[in-house]
Amino acid sequence: MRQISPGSPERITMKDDMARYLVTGCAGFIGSWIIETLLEKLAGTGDTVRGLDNFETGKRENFAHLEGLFEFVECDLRDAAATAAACEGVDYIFHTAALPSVPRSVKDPRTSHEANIDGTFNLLEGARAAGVKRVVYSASSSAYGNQPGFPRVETMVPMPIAPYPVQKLMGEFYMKSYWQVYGLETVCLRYFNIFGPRQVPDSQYSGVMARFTLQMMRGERPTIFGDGEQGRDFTYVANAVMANLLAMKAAPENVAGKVFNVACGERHTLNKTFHVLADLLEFKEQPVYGPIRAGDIRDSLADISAARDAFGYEPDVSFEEGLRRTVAWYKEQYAAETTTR
Ligand code: UD2
Repeated sequence: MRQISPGSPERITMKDDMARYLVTGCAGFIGSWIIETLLEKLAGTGDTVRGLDNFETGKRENFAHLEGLFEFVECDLRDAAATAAACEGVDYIFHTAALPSVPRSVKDPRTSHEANIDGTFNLLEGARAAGVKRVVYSASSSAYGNQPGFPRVETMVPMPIAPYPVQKLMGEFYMKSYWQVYGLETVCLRYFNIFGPRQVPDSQYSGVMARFTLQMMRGERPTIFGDGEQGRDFTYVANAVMANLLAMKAAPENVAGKVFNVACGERHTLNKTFHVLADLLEFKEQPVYGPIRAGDIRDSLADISAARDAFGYEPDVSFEEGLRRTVAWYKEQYAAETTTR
């Protein structure tokens, strides 16, 4: 079917060529930013977007402002039939849905195993049956574990420690397998501690940046597990979103069946991060120090040259700028709660 734009005979859109995207975990922190950015980029092209979530950790409010612009399907990836149905008619998938958190997986490995491994497997099976062209998968830097050698490069042998990194790594292996065996183009993006607006701040499993921000806003002293000298390559969410979009568009020979670090290429200790946040939030108290968390890794720092070379990735938003934007967002979101204290 052909659709001709009024008044512009050159702008002929081939309906049959229109792309259909699926974002899994579209109510989550990273997924909701991917779907929002994707919808902005695709506006007026005729391409369509479907989003899927089970609301286990995601929130409808993360995409409420986008309702009507995409098709939402409430679906749990552990349900193979529902997942296969959600993949029907889809060309490209951003697979962000997961049950994150290293400590959650230490406490309850089975639940996160089922969500992360079975869910990813069901998605790949649905994608294969539907003839999907490419899947960009949200993998984790935790795959590197505590081995020596910094910065982390993708050629290192993974050494995951806790169940969560094992699960995310299993997803990578499945991705590579489906490329090699079935020709489904898959790209794995190993995120290094993504932070930013919409990250859940008030769960025991929240990422440290969101958790500390809300605690400081509430006047509570955050707890640093260990001596605080552990380092992370904290990466603002917009950088991860851009990496996803670029990886989806890159030439197959550059990305299919491959793994890429997505980070800033800088290491920040938790002690330093605490103080930067405290300055931004005018928080005067000192942190409490507690025991090292089980399954934690000591250090994390990425080499991002592979993603640069393969699809032009750049961490456009710096650590400091990302923190400013994040703090501004939480202040706005939690203004009512924190001003009435
Ligand atoms: C891992 C992955 C990350 C992502 C994430 C998903 C690494 C290096 N990173 O993040 O890429 O997949 O899992 O969940 O493996 N901490 C405190 N106090 C708190 C909370 C955390 O001190 O209240 C510490 C924690 O012990 C750790 C650091 O902060 O040393 C970061 O913890 P996190 O849970 O934010 O992220 P992490 O590194 O487990």
